[in-house]
Amino acid sequence: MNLITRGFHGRRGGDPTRVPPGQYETHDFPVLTVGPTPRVDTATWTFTVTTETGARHQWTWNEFMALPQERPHVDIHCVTRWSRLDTDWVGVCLDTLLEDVETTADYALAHCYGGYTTNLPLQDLTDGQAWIAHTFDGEPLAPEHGGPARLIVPHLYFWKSAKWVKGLTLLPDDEPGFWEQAGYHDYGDPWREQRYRGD
Ligand SMILES: Nc1nc2c(c(=O)[nH]1)N[C@H]1C(S)=C(S)[C@@H](COP(=O)(O)O)O[C@H]1N2
Ligand SMILES: [Mo]
Repeated sequence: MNLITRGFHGRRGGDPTRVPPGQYETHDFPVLTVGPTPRVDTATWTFTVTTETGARHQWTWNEFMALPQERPHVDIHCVTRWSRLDTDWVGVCLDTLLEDVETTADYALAHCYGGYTTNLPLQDLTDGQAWIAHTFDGEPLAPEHGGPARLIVPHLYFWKSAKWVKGLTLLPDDEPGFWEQAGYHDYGDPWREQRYRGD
């Protein structure tokens, strides 16, 4: 593997304008989870945005589903080197959820049912770049893929797309999440191969 040059690897992986360096295209949907799959009931599900001042904005499942829905059609890239092109989701854009949130924070930490966390600059969650999705390929999102709802941030490696997401904490300072503390890159841009800290 290491003897193959990056350029050759790129072509082997598929269309280099769609498949980032060091990735290969798959038509499967691998499951990558740390620990067991949490079972999350929509009857008790909530999504909460907490700002740096402690102000909380919370939605129940029914409130969330009543928000304007979008249909992102996106490519996703996992740091374990698979990329899947042309995935179809339905969900609520983060711009909609952050509309009435007053903040001067620059960072966000996503929290999940089950305890997983991941950090992102807040500007990567706005301007139509991120959604809380509840439907994949026309079906309710399966529990192993983060159902009932997960974050999707397709322009960053897929570990940033928190499954079973339950909220965002907005922070003035960056705070590393689960994989980021374990040595993965803080930002995780697949086009710059930001896999591990220092890449
Ligand atoms: N809550 C939670 N979210 C998570 C993970 C996890 O272990 N727990 N794994 C991340 C990683 S490393 C990847 S690649 C994707 C995998 O999503 P999938 O299992 O739907 O393919 O979810 C991300 N979100
Ligand atoms: Mo991953």
